[in-house]
Amino acid sequence: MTDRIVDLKGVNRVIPALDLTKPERYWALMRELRGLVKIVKVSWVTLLTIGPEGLRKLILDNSDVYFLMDAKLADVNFINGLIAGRLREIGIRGVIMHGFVGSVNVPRVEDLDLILLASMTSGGELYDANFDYVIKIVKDVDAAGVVIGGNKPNLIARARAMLGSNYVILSPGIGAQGVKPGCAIAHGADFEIVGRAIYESSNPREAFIRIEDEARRADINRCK
Ligand code: BMP
Repeated sequence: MTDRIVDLKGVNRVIPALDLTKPERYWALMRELRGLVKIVKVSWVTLLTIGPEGLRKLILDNSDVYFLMDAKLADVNFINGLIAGRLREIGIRGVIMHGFVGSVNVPRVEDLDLILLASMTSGGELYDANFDYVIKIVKDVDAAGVVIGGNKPNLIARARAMLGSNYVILSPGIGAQGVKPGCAIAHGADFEIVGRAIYESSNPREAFIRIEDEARRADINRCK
């Protein structure tokens, strides 16, 4: 499989977020989603639930999947680089970090996509007051892309206009936080991040298929 998230544009529209607090549920959910999902997002919840060795095993057991670690790093360059490097050793392909730390603190790590948070689904008003500046950082450091809340359609459209098509835009907030599937895509996002609407469903496989299908039929007229 590809090493780069930009090459997975269009392969899937939905990235499941696995914020699960029971270790065995990670393997159960990945089994349910087998063959459907090319990218999953894991997080601090994952790392604290299954540990680094558990995460390494989960990645090995699902070698056709791109694992994106939502680390929301916000330290100095050297430390961000150490953490991102350790995550790469475990098998993580992409890391999300905070954009507000500035271009000087975005490390370069071989074979690893760095994606910058640029606007949050709730709060984060400092981000929105400095939106263009954070997008400029993305270009300056040549990050792989950005995370922008799905409930900020105007910012998604603005980022798309500023970044062009060589960067990915990932949008959370779909489902449990109220954004309709397809609405972030309709405004220019490449992927919609979906957590609870999939993993809390009684049938996560069916939920994924339904949301992926709705995201593929993105229609701006349904998003008013
Ligand atoms: P859910 O679909 O269950 O609301 O999960 C949303 C996911 O997106 C979580 O993993 C959360 O950390 C992430 N996220 C978010 O909700 N808002 C943001 O602004 C940035 C995020 O990474």
